[in-house]
Amino acid sequence: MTINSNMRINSDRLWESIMEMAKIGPGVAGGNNRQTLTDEDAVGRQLFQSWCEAAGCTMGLDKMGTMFARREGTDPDALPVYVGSHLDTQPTGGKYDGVLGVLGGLEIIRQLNDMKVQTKHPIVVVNFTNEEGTRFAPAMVASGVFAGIHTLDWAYDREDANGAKLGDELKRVGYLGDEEVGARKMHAFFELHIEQGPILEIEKKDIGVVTHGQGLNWLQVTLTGRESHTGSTPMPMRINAGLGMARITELVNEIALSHAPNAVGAIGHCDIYPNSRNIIPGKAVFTIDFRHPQKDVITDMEARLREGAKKIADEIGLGMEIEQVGGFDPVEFDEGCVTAVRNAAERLGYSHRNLVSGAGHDACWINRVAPTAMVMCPCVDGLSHNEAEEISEEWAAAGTNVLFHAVVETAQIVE
Ligand code: HGY
Ligand code: MN
Ligand code: MN
Repeated sequence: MTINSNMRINSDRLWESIMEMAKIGPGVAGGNNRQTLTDEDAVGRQLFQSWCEAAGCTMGLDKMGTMFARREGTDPDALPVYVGSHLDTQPTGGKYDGVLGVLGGLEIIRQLNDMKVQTKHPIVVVNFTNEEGTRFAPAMVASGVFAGIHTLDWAYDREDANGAKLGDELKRVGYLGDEEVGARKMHAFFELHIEQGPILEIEKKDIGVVTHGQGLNWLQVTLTGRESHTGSTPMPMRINAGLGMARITELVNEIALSHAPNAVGAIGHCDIYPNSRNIIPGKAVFTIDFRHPQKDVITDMEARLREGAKKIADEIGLGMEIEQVGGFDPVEFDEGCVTAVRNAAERLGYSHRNLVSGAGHDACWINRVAPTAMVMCPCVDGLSHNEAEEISEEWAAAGTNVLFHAVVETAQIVE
């Protein structure tokens, strides 16, 4: 049997699973707060594992807590085709970011079981630990260790805002596996993800054929001024770290806009100390997020930030440290895998367009160690990293059907 255009996943079953997962680690406004290695994340992992085992998969777990659910192929020596994403969410995350890619992978297994179809290559569904990088910076830590970007010890040492270490939290929630991270070799890796931007919806396209991922640079800035009384300290005597952060925030915006239309820049994380209403902030710690599809532009944005921030700090009399706490170069995905995605969209009759991913994904790191591609579906108003994140069942089905065809074509159906 060859794969043909009437082969589809069971979209009702997929949607039910997404809604079931969404009940775990609910947010405060209809989305999710299932941050990595929290008790809520552990419950989500257990539910995922129970579904995979019910679908006949054997489970693997590596030393970063990344979960692998394997469906056997007819050739046990053939490298598996991997498919997946992440189940951890932002603190005010949506129901679909990451989850669609993991449960879309599981739906492929379930559908192949229903069809009693075998593939030559095994198929493995993956849930990567800590893709979001919000509790433990940076983003995509486990896939980064898998791709040899970070060492295991460095990853274990990542601390959250309360001083908890990633390695200790892995143990605490019971997901410290024994597999060496990155020991698994992949025939190919596919990730389905919501676009998290407005292009597909505006252009009324069902599918994004992701050819590239833009590069990212996270710069953590620490400004040191002097705490003093907000009432009795004359303005010329103030060394206000909060003022420095405000001016650098404006500078970040200017630099990004100077590289319009593709550059982006913002400060999403900031801590002011001592954060008291009547004390001049003596310290400000914040992270700048610069992104662009070209490396030379990201380099220029960082250089201009460093120069401009130094000038601002000197004018106010602030001490300043800048540390890169995350980043990766722009990514070009594997042509063969991208073609498999595009052919699938064509075969299934879905409208599609090439897309550069605005967000970072585990696929961006896995692309370093295996032929990799991504499938994207639209999301309402392009909104994500917001509890109001929404997609339609039709979009979820279209994305998963394309993923299904790309994965099964690559894993090779056995007659
Ligand atoms: O930051 C990112 O792009 C991803 O959502 N973690
Ligand atoms: Mn994601
Ligand atoms: Mn995300």
